[in-house]
Amino acid sequence: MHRPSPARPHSPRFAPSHRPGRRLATVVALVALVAALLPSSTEAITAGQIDDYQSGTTQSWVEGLSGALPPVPPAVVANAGPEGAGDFALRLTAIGVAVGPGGKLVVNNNQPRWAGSYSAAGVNGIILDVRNPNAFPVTIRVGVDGPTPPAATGGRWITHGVVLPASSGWQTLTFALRPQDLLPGDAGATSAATTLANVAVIRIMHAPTATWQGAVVTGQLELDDVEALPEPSLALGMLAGTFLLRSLASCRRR
Ligand SMILES: [Ca+2]
Repeated sequence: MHRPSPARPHSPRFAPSHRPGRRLATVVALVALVAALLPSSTEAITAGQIDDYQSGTTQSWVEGLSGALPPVPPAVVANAGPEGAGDFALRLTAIGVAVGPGGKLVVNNNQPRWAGSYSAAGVNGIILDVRNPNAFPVTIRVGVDGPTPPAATGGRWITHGVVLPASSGWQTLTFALRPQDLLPGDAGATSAATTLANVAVIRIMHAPTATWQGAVVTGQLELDDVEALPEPSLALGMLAGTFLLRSLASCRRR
């Protein structure tokens, strides 16, 4: 393994006293560049984090993860939230196409802030506000998926569904996300515990049947205040999809 070191040719290009400084500066610049390009690479799911869309952005909640945009992408709508004036909410629109994005009331987040080990972070559920404006009931579920194989993945897992009646007005729902609370989302689901320890994607969707794929439908759905529940908070609504009183929901919105 020992490689004999050849005699290094003398190079007069730089004064030796300058080279270490230049090299160090280059390394520092490269490190700074990498840090700037990957500012979120060290982020991960944190108990208590909440997406309220008050920044006016979708906070990286998207319908498709393949890059193809749906005909009507998820959009932030001013004054549409449960608190009324000044409260922004996320509106999903599906136009019922059977193939490609745009046909389902589904929204995903694969950013580092919503990824990582939910179990290590003590995140055991999701609480969110949702409004069904349609003339038909919807069934809301939360799903989690692991990383793409060959990385260790437990596959796609989904919560039990909660039916929201037609024209529901704003409701607050909780979804338990412990391994024993989840259902396999498709045939590739092998271990809910493994997925929860290494989440790559979280989704919220209208899915009457217990599958990862939402239903093809024409309609809309509004979301707000999507929060990663720390363990103690989940005791408030341990059952999947427990409806909480609006007064309680108002309390958590400060
Ligand atoms: Ca809001």
